[in-house]
Amino acid sequence: MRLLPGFLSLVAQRHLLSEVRHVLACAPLYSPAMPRSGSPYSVRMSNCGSLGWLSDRSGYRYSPTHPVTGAPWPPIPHPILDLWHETTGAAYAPEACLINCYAPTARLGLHRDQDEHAKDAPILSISLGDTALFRLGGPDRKSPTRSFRLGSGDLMVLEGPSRHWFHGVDRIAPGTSQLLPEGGRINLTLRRVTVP
Ligand code: MD3
Ligand code: FE
Repeated sequence: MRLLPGFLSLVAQRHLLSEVRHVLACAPLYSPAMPRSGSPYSVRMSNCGSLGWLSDRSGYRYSPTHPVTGAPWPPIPHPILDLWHETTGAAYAPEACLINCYAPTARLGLHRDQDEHAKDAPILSISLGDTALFRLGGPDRKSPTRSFRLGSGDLMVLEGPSRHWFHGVDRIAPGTSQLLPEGGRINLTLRRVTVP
């Protein structure tokens, strides 16, 4: 795992945020349901890219269309693709950009990202808005964990073994960024889904 704290200037963060707002105007945030129970996540989600990550009662999967509007996901904006190539060095493009929107009280339980066929491809995380208290574990649910903060403009590249480790967001620290007028946090997670 490579943490790139403060990678994005405030100007770059604002620019990225306006790109994200354009995507959300076309692919609105929705509240996904957890598999089996159907209880809602506290995080609202949307996607851009040829494939978007979905969760509903029947499970997790990638879909080319929005679950509510039925429309194809909008393309990943160029500045976001540029960040992928610049930070991962990958020759191939990401297919999915998951947009996670955290209200001040939202959290994301400990889990692994394992719905992608491209098991060796890196994952890029881009944080905007209030600081998240992030938890990174290890290969097993019981592995020891460590916590650190992801602030606005921080990037994280998951590659090598850590790509498959347990992780989650324990909480959002309110009032730690002025970027989002409504408060809270937006995280962009870029992934390759099919084997490149
Ligand atoms: C560590 N999102 O959407 S992104 C997710 O901040 C997710 O919204 C978090 O976990 C968020 O699945 C964390 C950073 C991240 C992404 C993938 C990882 C961290 C990871 C894969 C392995 C280990
Ligand atoms: Fe994850």
